[in-house]
Amino acid sequence: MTDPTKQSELDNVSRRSFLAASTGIAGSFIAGKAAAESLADVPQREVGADLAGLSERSKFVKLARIPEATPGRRNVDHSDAINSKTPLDKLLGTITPSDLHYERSHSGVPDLDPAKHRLLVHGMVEKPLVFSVEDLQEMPSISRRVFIECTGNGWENWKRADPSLTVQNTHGLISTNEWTGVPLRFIVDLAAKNQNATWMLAEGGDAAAVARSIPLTEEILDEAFVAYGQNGEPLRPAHGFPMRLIMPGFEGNLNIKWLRRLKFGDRPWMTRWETARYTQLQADGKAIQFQLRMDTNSVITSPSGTMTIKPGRQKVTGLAWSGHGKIAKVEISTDGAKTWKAAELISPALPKSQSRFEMTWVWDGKPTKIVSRSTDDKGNVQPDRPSFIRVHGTNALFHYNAQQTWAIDETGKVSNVLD
Ligand SMILES: Nc1nc2c(c(=O)[nH]1)N[C@H]1C(S)=C(S)[C@@H](COP(=O)(O)O)O[C@H]1N2
Ligand SMILES: [Mo]
Repeated sequence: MTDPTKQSELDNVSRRSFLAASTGIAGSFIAGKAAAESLADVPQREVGADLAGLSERSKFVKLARIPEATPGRRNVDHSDAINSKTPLDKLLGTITPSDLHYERSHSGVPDLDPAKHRLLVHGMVEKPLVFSVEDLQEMPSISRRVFIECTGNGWENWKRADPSLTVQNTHGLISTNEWTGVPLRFIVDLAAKNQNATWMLAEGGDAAAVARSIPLTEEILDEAFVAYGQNGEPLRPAHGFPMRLIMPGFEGNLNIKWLRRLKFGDRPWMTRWETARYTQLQADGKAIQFQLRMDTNSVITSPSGTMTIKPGRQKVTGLAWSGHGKIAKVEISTDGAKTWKAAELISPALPKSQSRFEMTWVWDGKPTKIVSRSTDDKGNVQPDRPSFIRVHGTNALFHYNAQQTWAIDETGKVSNVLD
């Protein structure tokens, strides 16, 4: 071993000799691709541009959300869009940059003045209250990294699999940010909620006035919060500026943006958002209402739809998440779900947050199918598509969490298939 405290020895540690000492994947991987012995092997230094008030992405990095309308209507104009999907295939790690967080806004993005905006807390409470953004910022805060996922995520694959879809098309209605705000329990205590109030109505200040009835379970009282911060800065207007509800693990729709009202009561309000919408017909002819939790899910983001791979070593990577808790395990099959191997879960694997997984695979150049399957710490396993369809049928639109299969043909082209 070299003594890392001696500069002369440090200089001698070339990348190659260091890696030659390591065993297994890393050693063989690097030896084939890069073998720099000296600085002459890397590009020269460059004169820098001026510093700026805002830092921009490199001109070599192209990242954008894609606007979509109803399923099947892609690449519409932004003015026609009902949502914008996150480029999951191009993201690294687990945090979604704020400007790439997926968006679902039912009636556009209101431009609210934080100095005028208020949150009304009323109904079955002893002390009805009105809060400004400043009031909230004076209260004790929490910051938590959680995913928000639209219940429509995955709806593209309910009936058929369009082979031209990317993972941004199939799964781009999920993102993970760090949100900062005031615990719901703090607000509930401040307003002195009546003990018989078991439901809460949360209503948005947009023209659509999206409003949802939320059951006040202990889990929700412990974990929900009213956020004013997103990835270290005030919320972006598209994501609810100046305040929104965050409901870790539950339907995206419950994370009410531009929050203007929390009303407490002893029964659900049965708004149009939980009757006409977000209620769905199952295979047995019955409809599910208040199907609030987002289920155990995962998707391979690379290689994924429309990419092309070459025979040889591949890094298979993707994202897994569960509204029940933490991801405990992700398995990958590279032979069309016949055999499975555990992928490596990259830490930290946080509860109700996206977790990244990776695996090395050597593709032999023959057509095959790759698929991932996640298991959470409550024992929920992501279903394969045939079992999922047996239970939910094909008339539903929301809460699709069946395993995603990507087919690879003999030319290395990757495409979306049902199973
Ligand atoms: N007031 C209001 N809240 C809303 C919505 C809306 O249109 N208006 N859309 C909901 C839906 S359907 C989803 S999936 C999430 C999306 O949050 P995001 O746009 O920050 O990703 O916000 C929810 N909250
Ligand atoms: Mo949604």
